[in-house]
Amino acid sequence: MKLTWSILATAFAAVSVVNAHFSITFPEVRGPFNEDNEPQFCDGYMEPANRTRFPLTNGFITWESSHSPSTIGVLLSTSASPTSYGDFHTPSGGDQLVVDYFKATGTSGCVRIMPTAAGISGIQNGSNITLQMVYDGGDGKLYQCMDVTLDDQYNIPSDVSANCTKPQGQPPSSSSSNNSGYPTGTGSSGGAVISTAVNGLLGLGLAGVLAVILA
Ligand SMILES: [Cu+2]
Repeated sequence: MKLTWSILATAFAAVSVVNAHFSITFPEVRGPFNEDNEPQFCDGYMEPANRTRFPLTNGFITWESSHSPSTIGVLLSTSASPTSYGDFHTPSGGDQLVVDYFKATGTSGCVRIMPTAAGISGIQNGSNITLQMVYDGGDGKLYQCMDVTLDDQYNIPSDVSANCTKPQGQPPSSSSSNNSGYPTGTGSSGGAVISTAVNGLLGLGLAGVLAVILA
């Protein structure tokens, strides 16, 4: 019985970790991290805010999460004031990606951002753009927005660069641009991995219980 309770405690701890979603540590986001709003456009922040300078050619986003693995992509809007998903779409209606969707592992990392390499028109020194990172660690798509001004004289501070020794992610290839590009079947993979991992760890057939709790 005692063992059962410790298993349940472990299960609930896993759930609370899952609920932490993901957060961006660089550059500045629109507002303070709001876990409950993260499934919404720009974490629920509808207006541009906290605009900062950002490199024109070789930037990155650093993030932390309690999920692994995850699917990450980064959208870009050239609108001066993007307030809806439509502002992050191509003229043909697909996601306007600056980083193609990819599988990330680990609970922290950084995503390479090369605004001029994504084939998006209207990107130049001095442009005000907004980056929207899309993150799916198994509990649905989550969103954070960063309003920046591209500045070819700006270098990311070295103490921030120290957190990004292995950037991941690439601009979309020509075959994947102008569409949603979002891998199918990833909606519940994180939860399945967690329940499988905990089950494997404890060896006590709790996958069903965890699947219910995590659902
Ligand atoms: Cu989450």
